[in-house]
Amino acid sequence: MRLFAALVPPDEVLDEIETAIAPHVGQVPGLRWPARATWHITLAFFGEVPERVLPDLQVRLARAVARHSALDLAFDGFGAFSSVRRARVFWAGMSGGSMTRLADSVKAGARRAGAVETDEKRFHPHLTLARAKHEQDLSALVESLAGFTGSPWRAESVRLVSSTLGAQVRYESLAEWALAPPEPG
Ligand code: 2AM
Repeated sequence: MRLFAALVPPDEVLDEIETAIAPHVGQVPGLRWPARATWHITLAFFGEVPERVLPDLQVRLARAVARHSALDLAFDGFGAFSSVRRARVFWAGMSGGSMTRLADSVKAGARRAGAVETDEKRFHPHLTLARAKHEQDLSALVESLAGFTGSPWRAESVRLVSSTLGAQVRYESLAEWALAPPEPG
């Protein structure tokens, strides 16, 4: 099974993004826009994981998540991979709490469980909003959204999600673990 760990922002926060991008959805040639119900922020991508690994993976991930505090985050703009001018993925980016530490911990736990096909790309937290088959210049789109700032939100849990590829990718949440309460101050 194909698995990844993700954060899912609250609905009110996703509403703000949905409103901001609404004038552009379906309007930019070459871009496909996944349904809002599938929006998530990937913490770690595990790739194909043998089913027998799942129980241990869940134990390790639960342990990793419990060691980290809830994260105070805010979406702060839009961008694209690999760059705005040569874009394949259009995303909303965020600032705030240390997602990298949490992601590293989750990846280390998964590796110990035998989920070895982890993503070695540098971690760049983002929420994918659209994908292109071929690289294209998205500077007009990104510029028209400049100045966007989302409301602050708190990431309080981590989900383990399975993804089934097909004409339309299907995501299923398999488990969800709470992060520890935020540190005071
Ligand atoms: P993306 O949002 O940038 O496309 C499920 O595929 C999730 O895992 C997606 O959110 C995807 O990120 C992320 N992911 C990270 N590395 C991946 C990889 N090597 N292959 C597929 N998806 C990956």
